[in-house]
Amino acid sequence: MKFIDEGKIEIQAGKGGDGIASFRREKYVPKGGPSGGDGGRGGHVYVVADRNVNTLIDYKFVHRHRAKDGESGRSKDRYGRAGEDIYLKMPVGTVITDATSGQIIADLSTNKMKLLIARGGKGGLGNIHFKSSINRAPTKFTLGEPGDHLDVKLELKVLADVGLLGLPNSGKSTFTRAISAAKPKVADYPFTTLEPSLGSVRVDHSRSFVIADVPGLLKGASKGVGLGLRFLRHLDRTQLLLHLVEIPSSKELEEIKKNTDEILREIENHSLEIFSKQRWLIINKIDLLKDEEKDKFFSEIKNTLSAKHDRIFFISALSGTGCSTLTHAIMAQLDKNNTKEHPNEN
Ligand SMILES: Nc1nc2c(ncn2[C@@H]2O[C@H](COP(=O)(O)OP(=O)(O)OP(=O)(O)O)[C@@H](O)[C@H]2O)c(=O)[nH]1
Ligand SMILES: [Mg+2]
Repeated sequence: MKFIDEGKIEIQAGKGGDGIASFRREKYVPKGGPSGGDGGRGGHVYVVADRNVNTLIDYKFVHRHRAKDGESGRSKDRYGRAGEDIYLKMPVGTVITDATSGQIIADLSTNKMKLLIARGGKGGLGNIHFKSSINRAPTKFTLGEPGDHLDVKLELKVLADVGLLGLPNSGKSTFTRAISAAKPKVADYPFTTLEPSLGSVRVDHSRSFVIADVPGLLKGASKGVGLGLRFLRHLDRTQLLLHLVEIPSSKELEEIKKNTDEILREIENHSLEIFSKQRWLIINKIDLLKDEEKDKFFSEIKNTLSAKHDRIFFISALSGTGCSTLTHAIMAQLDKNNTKEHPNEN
């Protein structure tokens, strides 16, 4: 099974600016000397490990990363400005390999690690450098050098931040599809999902997290019924569990309660470590309720079920209702956990 987030990008450092040839033109000096300045250096490209970046999702959308070229030199001994460097932020743990040779270029193993991955080209020389006793008016100058160009592959062994729990058909895969880049299969029969899959969820331009969609659990799973609990180890490392419970066709509160407790019991029997993780109850398929039913239904569910979960959310994975509120709440929670773990950083 693949638990890898990956991407392929092209990196182009800036070209050096060209040197130029020019001559001083002053009012009372008939033949001015050379005054063409040097071109500026092309921008470098750095990669930086940043623990606030969790996924490579940004690199799936933008493939080409190029730093600015250096400016050309100018007359009156003026040098061209260097091209601005760029810094590509990547998750800690990203391994960068050369796409052609397969050689590892960098292993961003620790937070804030910074590496110059593509060097900007040197600026060319202006004709001020070529003056000599025999040539007082040199026209020679040199061009800027090209910047490094690389095609690289990015790979990150992913650990999910958030895991899903729930009976078959509760809508785990639909939810994963709704909020993440992953597209697990969805169907109205149990055990559509047979293997866990991971999706990266982008919350805003700089923050994202990883969610694990896993096969459904059944009553008796801890004794091997259905697919059993063998996939639950993928939830071992998650920080937050979302327990999805669907609104059944009967719309009976009792049935919702029974379905919720069933999963809790299986988890409790299987692993106290997973059971004691932070867990939110997500009531899914609220599009099946009539508008006038909702308020009463929601408050009844809150009264009956809130004891065993840290928070409750109501969503429709199908229509998207409530999904954005939920993803923002998840991100805020992960950020909070993160600052607790690293109180002195950032
Ligand atoms: N009306 C409605 N149907 C939904 C919603 N979410 C999921 N469904 C439907 O419920 C069925 C099961 O959805 P899945 O996402 O495959 O459920 P799952 O929990 O991943 O199921 P397994 O992989 O079998 O464990 C599908 O027919 C979905 O279209 C929802 O919010 N509203
Ligand atoms: Mg599924």
